[in-house]
Amino acid sequence: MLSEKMNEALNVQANRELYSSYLYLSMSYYFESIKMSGFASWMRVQAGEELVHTLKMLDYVAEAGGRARMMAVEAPRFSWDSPEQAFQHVWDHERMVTGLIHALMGVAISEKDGATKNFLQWYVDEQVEEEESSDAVLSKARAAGNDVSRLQAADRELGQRRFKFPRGFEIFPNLAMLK
Ligand code: OFO
Repeated sequence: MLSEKMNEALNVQANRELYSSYLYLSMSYYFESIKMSGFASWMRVQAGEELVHTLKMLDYVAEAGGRARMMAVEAPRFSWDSPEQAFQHVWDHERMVTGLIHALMGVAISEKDGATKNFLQWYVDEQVEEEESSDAVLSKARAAGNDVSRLQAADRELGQRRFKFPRGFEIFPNLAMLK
C-alpha cells in the first residue's frame, strides 16, 4: 500500500511525464512546420515513449493500492528558433526529468517503500538512455548548424527511428504507420 505522500509524488511525476509527451508533440509539429519531417517523426516517437512512461507510472499507482489522479497538463512551448535550439531544449528537459526521478526515488527511500524503489529503478535506467539519445541528436543538430544539406541528411537519418508500444500498452497503432 502506498503512503499518501508516495501516491501524490507518483501522480505528480506521471503528470510531468505526460507534459514531456506533450512537449515532444509540440516539437514534432514545429518540425513539420519547417518541413523537417524526419525530425518531426523522431519527436513523435519520443512523445509515444513519454506516454508509455506516464501510463506505466499510473498503472503502478493503481496496482499498488493507490489512487491515480489526473492533473492539468501545462501548455508546452510552441516554437523554437532552430533545430539546434529545440534539441538543446530536449537535452535540458531530460536532465531536469532525471533530477525529478532521483528526487522521487528519495521519497521512496524516506517512506521506506522498497517496492516503489524497485519500480523506480526502471525510470532511473531509462533516464540514462534518454540523456544519451538526446545528447546524440543535439550533437548532430549542432554539427549541422545552418548548413542545409547537413540538416537534411540528419533529418533523413532521424526519420528512420521507429516505435512500437510495448506489450500491454498498445493503445495506438505504431506511430510510424500513421505517416
Ligand atoms: Fe520520461 O523520460 Fe523523458 O522526460
